[in-house]
Amino acid sequence: NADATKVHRHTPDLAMAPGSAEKLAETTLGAARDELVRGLGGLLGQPTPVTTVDGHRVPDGAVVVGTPTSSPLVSRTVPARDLAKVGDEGYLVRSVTSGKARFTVIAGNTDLGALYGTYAFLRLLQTQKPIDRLRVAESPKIKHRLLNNWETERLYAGNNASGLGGLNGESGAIFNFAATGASAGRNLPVILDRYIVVARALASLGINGITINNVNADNAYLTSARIAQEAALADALRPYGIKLGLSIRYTAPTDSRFAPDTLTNSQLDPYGADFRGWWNRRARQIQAAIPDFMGLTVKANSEGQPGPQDFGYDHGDGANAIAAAVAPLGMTVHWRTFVYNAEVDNDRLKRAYLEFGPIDDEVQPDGSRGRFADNVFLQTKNGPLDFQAREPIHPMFGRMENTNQALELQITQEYTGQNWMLAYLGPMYEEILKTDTYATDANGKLLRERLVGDIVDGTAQHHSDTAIVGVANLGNADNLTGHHFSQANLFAFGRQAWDWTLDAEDIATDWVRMTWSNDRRVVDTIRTMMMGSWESLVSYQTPLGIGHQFAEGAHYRPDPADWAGRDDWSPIYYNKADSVGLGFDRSPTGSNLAAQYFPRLQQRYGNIDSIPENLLMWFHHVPWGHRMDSGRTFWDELVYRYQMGVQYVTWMRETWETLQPDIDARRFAEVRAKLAVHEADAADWRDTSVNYWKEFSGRDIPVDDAPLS
Ligand code: GCW
Repeated sequence: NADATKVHRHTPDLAMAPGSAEKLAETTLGAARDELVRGLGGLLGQPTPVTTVDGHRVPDGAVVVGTPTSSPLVSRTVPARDLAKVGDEGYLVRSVTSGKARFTVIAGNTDLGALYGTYAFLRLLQTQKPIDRLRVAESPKIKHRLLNNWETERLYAGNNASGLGGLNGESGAIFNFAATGASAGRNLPVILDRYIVVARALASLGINGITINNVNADNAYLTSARIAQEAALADALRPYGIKLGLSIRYTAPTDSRFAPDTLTNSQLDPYGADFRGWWNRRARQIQAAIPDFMGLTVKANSEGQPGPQDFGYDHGDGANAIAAAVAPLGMTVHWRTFVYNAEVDNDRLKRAYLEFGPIDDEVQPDGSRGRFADNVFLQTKNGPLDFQAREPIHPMFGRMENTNQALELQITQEYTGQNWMLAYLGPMYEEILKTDTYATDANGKLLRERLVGDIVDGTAQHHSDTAIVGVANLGNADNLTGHHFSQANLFAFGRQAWDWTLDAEDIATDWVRMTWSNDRRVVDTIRTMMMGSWESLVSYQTPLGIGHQFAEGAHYRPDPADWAGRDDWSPIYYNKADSVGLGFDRSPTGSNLAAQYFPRLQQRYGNIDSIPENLLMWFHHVPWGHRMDSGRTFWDELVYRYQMGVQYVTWMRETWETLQPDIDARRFAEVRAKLAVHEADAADWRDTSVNYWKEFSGRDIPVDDAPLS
């Protein structure tokens, strides 16, 4: 529609790299039109004419996109009442008959809603759903659906460090800020094709923000030169409804690169005007270049990153200081809760709640509870350790009554096979989001809505500002994720961030249809491979709830015997293998992490007879002879799980072969090669682990489960 509001463009020289195939969208409705032209053209195999309808004569079979303001036709055909219900980012897709013409209307209250509706419509077509009687009404359950893109650290989803070789001689990172070597002339503010591909991919899922740099933040991202580059990126992403954010370092004000606006350590008092003034000035500078800039993500007093505790203050003081500095600009602060200290805790997993819980509960001078400012989100990983293949939920979900809480999930497969292993994480996200916290209200009464998803979407605790964050590590491989199947995790995250009640299997089906084929056999086969892949990974890596058994550094191979020299990262600290059994006692006889959960879970997890077996070793040191649900001893079951996990990978590798006739040669061969590596590395996990445990159990490998290689 011609009336679409123009987006502000702040970068005068915004330009695509020479030879670009992508097109920079000028407006959000322009992006919707481009998607329809490209999508319908490709799916129907014929060109799609574009017209601006005059409000009277709609061609039969047309697709009309817009808002009531941009299009009289939309306001005439879609009841305002229905549209009001879907809010700012929601949409309606309706089949309409008018005279002899039948057409489809995609309507939003905003241009972005209309764009989201456009993608939804294309998804219906692409997955071959009927589109003749549409009555779709959708709106997101969570307000901020964000990516944190951790560029450069262990680039497992990108290229070079993962053994794939960067394209164009660049590092594998997705956003190119540096003008060195082969990258010269291809660095921001030049917009590369792949940024537009990313923008389209993210918008098609409803992701509406991206924090572009690693949480172990480099102050360079706050320099004037970088801000100009970031502004160009923001301008390119803006038509797709994607806002930019940055990760920052708490002590950035002391960096000499900001001279003459540099503070000394003694000026970092969070209650002082110097510290707040500095962040306010920097945020204003960013906002001048990027008017819709989201805000800052902070990793403080975590893994060596500086923070308020270094200066005698707590997380509340530090988070609120930066939050106060940026609040007048409408920005938020995402303060991460990934803190641990094995020197003070017998179990590092308890630290986050010990530090953040009391601040959330603190009585304020006006009698209200909770010290964190309104524009602070505490950003918490799904589990209490660190993105392991399966973890219990983080005990803080449901516990932070008075603070905005964002859920952080990992999309990039740091601990789940990186870009070598086929592991579909949709079922993992679903398990997390649908776990019952058994949260109670202030009077101790069980809440009606208390799944992790209810807490994250704000319904359980009546929070209006809500956020979910996916840690991504997009790379410059042309599939963005390194492994073709890792794309499915980005897809699933986006779909579940939009609506956490969705079924991971349905999401997988859509993804397969959109990515590989609509042929029934292909869909069924690939979906089946995907649906068991995560459980299989859990089985051959860390079965029955044993946590973190990774070799130091890369986080890919096993090393259960490793003593990393410190309690908080050593596999042997987590497995506690001895002649009695295996696993970390976090029940009341041990560290009692269990006590941080609501009473129901406390009892369930604290007792070896009621704990779900898939979390067994998270909470118990399990005797080798312990009787399992299957009737096997714990030892036999453990070996069986490792073996089953590997067998599943073998089955996937063999099954993939049957798809050769249906899949294009290049992608078929690339996945085949990865599955071969996957199988060998899964067997390595099984053999290394079982052989090591055997030294402690003194038991034989059950014959049925042979052969170990
Ligand atoms: O999983 C660990 C990673 C670190 C990461 C940290 C965090 C970016 O190994 O690379 O820091 O988590 O979440 O802060």
